[in-house]
Amino acid sequence: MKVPHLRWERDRMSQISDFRSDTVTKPTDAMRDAMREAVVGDDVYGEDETVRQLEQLAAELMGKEAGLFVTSGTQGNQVAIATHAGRGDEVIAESESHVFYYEAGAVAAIAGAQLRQLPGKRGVMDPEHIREAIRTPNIHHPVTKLICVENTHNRAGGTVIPEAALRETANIAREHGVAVHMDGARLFNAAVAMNVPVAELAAHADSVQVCLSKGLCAPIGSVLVSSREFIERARVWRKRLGGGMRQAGVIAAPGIIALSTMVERLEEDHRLATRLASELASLPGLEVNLSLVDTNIVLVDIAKTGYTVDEFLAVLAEEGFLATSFGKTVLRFVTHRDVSDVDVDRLISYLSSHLRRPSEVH
Ligand code: TLP
Repeated sequence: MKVPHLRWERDRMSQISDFRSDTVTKPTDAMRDAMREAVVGDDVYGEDETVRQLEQLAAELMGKEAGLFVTSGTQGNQVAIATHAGRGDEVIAESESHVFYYEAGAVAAIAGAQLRQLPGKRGVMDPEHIREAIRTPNIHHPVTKLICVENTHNRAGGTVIPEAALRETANIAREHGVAVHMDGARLFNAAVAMNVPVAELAAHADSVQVCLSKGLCAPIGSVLVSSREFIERARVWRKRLGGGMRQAGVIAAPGIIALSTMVERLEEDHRLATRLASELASLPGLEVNLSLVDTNIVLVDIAKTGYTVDEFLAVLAEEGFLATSFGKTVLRFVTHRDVSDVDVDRLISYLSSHLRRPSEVH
């Protein structure tokens, strides 16, 4: 009796359109081949050639001296923050930034620094507010050590941070002897959307974390890039956090494929997100701010449908569509390599025939 059940599950699974995140992407065949072929060694001894190759490639692409392969975006951000700032120091970050919102209080728990949050517009902190927030020397004040910027900005809706804002932030930081860390989990999306080399964006930060496991489809990992001296100190923090891996070349190999072959196709994710956003916006009760859709994230306000976010997500899931909750009345849809126009067609066709105009909801 088990066999038909499993078969039924598989049939249903194949119909799932998973818009929850670009983190759900599966490794490509080329990545799986690269994993099998990877030359490996003990990376804690610095002997894994594949890891070294990935770190060097990431550093070159981003115009930095050195790279450090880390297990996740969260680990990359936290290793960087702890290397820049310590107990009682202050770190400036946007109020909805990932390092504040989604990293389980790690800045307090690991670096022991305190976060100063500045509200942003489209995820962009006003450089003048940053200038005002940097602490002056005073026995009562913490020392401002770091400014974190997030590009693209996840909770703002995958928005690109304009280069002028990055430049101004970097100038203010430099004037005050403060460092800049860029959470570039989706920095390649920003570079593709702006049609600029990624190094041009990375140039405005002292350290940059980029994720391999999002739209670039690698199964695991991020790379932190910076100066050689900074990366050597960061390596100690990675070890301290249990991120010193051994024959890590098997997981670094798909990262090399990701950086060398998967960047240009992000444009396809952006096209699909723009299409999804405009079609969702035309449906009754759904509100989408189309001007926020710079890359592969679509935020949809469902307040006028009369459903709660949990109810709406449950109905969608029943029909094989997955998205995530992004606030009291907001859902997030993310496009990536494992969803296509066919998934968008199915979703829009289902919603068009089932959503009622707000006036028809009793
Ligand atoms: N973001 C995830 C969730 O944690 C919300 C997602 O599905 O978008 N910085 C940014 C800007 C991110 O969006 C994420 C992941 C990370 C860092 C952390 O990366 P991981 O998940 O590899 O620790």
